[in-house]
Amino acid sequence: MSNPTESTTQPIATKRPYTHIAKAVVVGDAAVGKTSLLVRYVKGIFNPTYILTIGVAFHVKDIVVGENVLRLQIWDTGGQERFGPIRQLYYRGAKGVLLVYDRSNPDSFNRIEYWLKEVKRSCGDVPQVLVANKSDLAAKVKSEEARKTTEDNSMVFVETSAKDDVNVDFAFAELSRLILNRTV
Ligand code: G3D
Ligand code: MG
Repeated sequence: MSNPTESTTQPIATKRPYTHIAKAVVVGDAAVGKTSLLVRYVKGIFNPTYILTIGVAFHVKDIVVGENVLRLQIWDTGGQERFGPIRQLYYRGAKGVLLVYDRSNPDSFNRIEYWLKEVKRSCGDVPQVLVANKSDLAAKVKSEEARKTTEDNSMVFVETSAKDDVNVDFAFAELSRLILNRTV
């Protein structure tokens, strides 16, 4: 495992040079698993101790979408979910949003409405994927209810487990696909 103080840019999974570049942000309440999803996606690991020590602003990963290669620069909140003024910098220039809740924690789902508003205010009408994380735990939020939220807001819905590595790649692939649909 690489040293956390080193660059978090991963060896590129494809040898093809990137054709597009975009910033994406991961939002949602504290402790829903935003950092875990990002670290699982970029580093392929689930390690809470490691997560606490990272403290970097963003990760970079190239993803192949059809004939294009998107270089996704994915920003993490750095645990500052509640500090509004800082968040405006965080959102600046974002072309896609991963909106995460913890499906074992209904409060985190009830706050989705709030996050949707903040994203709209800060980023406008950008593509979003609603992520129900912790699918390895018993669901206390009905998937149908979450799916309805996505239908109302033309988003994609994905259930993930950062812990068991379920659908994490898929969630980022869907976001990449939506971002490229807008830009190509
Ligand atoms: P955040 O970045 O949204 O604040 P973190 O969330 O990634 O720091 O994760 C918060 C807690 O949820 C961590 O546990 C982490 O291990 C756990 N977690 C993240 N994703 C999953 C998952 O898919 N399944 C389960 N079961 N747990 C998950 P701790 O105990 O360190 O607070
Ligand atoms: Mg975090």
